[in-house]
Amino acid sequence: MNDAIERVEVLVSSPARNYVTLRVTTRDGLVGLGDATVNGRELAVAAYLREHVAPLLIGRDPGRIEDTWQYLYRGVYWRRGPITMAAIGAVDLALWDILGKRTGQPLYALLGGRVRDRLATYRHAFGWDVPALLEQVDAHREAGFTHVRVQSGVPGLDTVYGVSKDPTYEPAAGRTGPPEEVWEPEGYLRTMPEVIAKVRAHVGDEVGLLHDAHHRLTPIQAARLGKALEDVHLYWLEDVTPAEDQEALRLVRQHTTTPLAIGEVFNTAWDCQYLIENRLIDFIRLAVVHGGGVSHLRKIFALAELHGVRAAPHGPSDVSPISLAASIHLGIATHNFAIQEYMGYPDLVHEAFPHEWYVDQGHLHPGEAAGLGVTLEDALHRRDDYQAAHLPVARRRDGSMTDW
Ligand code: KDG
Ligand code: MG
Repeated sequence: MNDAIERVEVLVSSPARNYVTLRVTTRDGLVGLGDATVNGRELAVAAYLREHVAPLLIGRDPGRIEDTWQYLYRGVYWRRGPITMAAIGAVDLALWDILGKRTGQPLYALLGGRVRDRLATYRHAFGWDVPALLEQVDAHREAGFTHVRVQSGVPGLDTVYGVSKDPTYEPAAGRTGPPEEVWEPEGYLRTMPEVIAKVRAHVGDEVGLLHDAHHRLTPIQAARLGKALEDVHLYWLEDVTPAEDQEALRLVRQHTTTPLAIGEVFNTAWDCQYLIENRLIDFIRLAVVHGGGVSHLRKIFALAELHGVRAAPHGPSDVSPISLAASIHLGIATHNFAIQEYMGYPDLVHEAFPHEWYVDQGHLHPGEAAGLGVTLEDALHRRDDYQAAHLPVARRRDGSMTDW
């Protein structure tokens, strides 16, 4: 078979931050790219791909995208989980990329074509105090963004999720091990509603405001926060409780009409099924890479569509521009796709992954290149640049571990 997969390369690199990239080449010279980055666990997914997946791909027909997905998922007894699903996701993206190049179509055209002209996105704004936060909110609005995630400092806490002393926030900053942070919910629960009310008063009614609680609250604390935020009409309140305890969201839901979003740590449709079928959430947030790629995510989003839940994939800097490309194409072609997170990247990341997708007037566009529309600047993908970087961990004041 002249178009069979001939070469599979796993690139570990660090153009400003760590990424794992899969490059699949066919005998007739088509190249497909996939993102396999799992923040802080890069080498685990790289080894899974290199040792267990790459040998299975050589000689396969790259056009059998769904069959390859099923082969890597069902054909493996030890399945699910972030490492396995990111590896499958990377292969899936690379094969869709190759199909696009073979047919000369951008991915969104292969997925059924446009259902919208442009994709809404949201940026991150944070500040230790309200004036600093408003400065970032204003900067995003001036750049044309219609939705902003707002995170602020909390009196009494030296560190808070999503708030950095550095204007360019990168959560995986620990070089020698996970930085230790202290977390107590009471001050946070008192502060956030006041802060977000001030942001709402400042921006008026038209701006979509979001907030991420990062899986830290108990169900009743989450319910209290959702209720206290009702008057500010959040676009969503994200990850209020640890994602494993799905029944917790029923309790939250019983108490508040604040829209709920969750799913960035989910990996399969089965992780989402209960929440979607029971209508316990409003937005489902798996990243394309962590949810097994485009092939699996579109099934999750179809299930969500049946239940009035909208799609809003995770898009932090630790999801590479390849994943973001796939997400934008999916968003342009999926009716119940609501919004794409876009945290942004350091300049070097844009240079390392030249891409056709772009931002215009606060909205994302996929571009018209065949496939995903992303290439690699090889000189910026050097294995030697990789250095382990750790996400923080958090403890209560009594010293016990809690969710970061
Ligand atoms: O790797 C962890 C980050 O991706 C995560 O903390 C970012 O919660 C996040 C978000 O909503 O972007
Ligand atoms: Mg989040």
